[in-house]
Amino acid sequence: MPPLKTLGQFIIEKQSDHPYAKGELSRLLRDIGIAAKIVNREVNKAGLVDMLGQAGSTNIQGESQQKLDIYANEQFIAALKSGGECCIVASEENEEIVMLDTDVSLDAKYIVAIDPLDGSSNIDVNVSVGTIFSIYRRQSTVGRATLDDVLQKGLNQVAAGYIIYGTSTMLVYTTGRGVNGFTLDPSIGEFCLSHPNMQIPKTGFVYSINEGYYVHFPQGVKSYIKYCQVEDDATHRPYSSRYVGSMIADLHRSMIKGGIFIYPVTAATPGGKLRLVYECNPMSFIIEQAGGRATNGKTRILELEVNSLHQRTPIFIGSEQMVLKAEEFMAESDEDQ
Ligand code: P6P
Repeated sequence: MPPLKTLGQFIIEKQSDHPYAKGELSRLLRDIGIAAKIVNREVNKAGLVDMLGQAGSTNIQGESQQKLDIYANEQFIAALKSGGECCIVASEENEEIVMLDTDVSLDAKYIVAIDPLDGSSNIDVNVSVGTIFSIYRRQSTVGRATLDDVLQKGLNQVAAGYIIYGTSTMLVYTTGRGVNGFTLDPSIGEFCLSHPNMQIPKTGFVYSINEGYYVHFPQGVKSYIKYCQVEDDATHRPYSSRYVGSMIADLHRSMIKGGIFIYPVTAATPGGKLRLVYECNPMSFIIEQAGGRATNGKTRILELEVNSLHQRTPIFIGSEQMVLKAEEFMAESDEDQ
């Protein structure tokens, strides 16, 4: 059994990989780790205290906010504010960017985009939920950072990660040099390195999509689903269908076992449902760093132009060979039109 290594120890150890780093990113990642432990405490006992159910408000997306959504959002913003390394937070729960312009944060050089509690509609039924975060360096050099500092392509991310509050609580992140996973040890209150150098299998045998919307899918998606269901021993088909309805749970499974997750355009969501800035870009950075692939069915997610804070995109993400196969069906369908 290798010696225990905490998230804090790992971050400091890896800091030496960036000789010019002055420790701001390390402190920022530690601030996120602290907030994750606080949120984890409430998520794990939500059923015991009055933290289940809806808060009676709606977010910018028009989705009813769960009490834990708001709690998680407040905790991450508070941790980032007190840490002083972040100047702007862009959150799924806030219509506008949140300026952390305290005296220390005004000169901070990092921007954090966050989905504080993704999949929160699953909380009341005890299904895994998670936090997704994405970190950029501000581009502006004078005055206060602005929305333009947030609307950067996913390629510009300096770090991204997710926390999954599941059978165990894990924090998985990348700073562009591979992906590492840490499991929370409640007995010492520390995230400990449990999944070093995570690599997503190049192929897999699980496809993950909400087939309830089948009739509204583009033809290429319908054709790919049928491909997944055809009997073919040589390619281990038919694949299994797994859909949790919590993106982080579906993607974490793909990270470990291989697989593809698809949220395409539908009649109800012509631009896709999932948000580019604080869901698709961070998860795509992580999956690519683990050797996987992430596109909108044609174009690499990380290369998509970012025009607005809550912009949506279709997403095909997971094991490289599976995403490439799905793209083939999308291309054939485009040619037939
Ligand atoms: P649907 C959760 O609300 C979420 O944003 C993702 O975590 C999840 O993958 C998706 O929406 C589920 O959407 O339309 O299948 O219920």
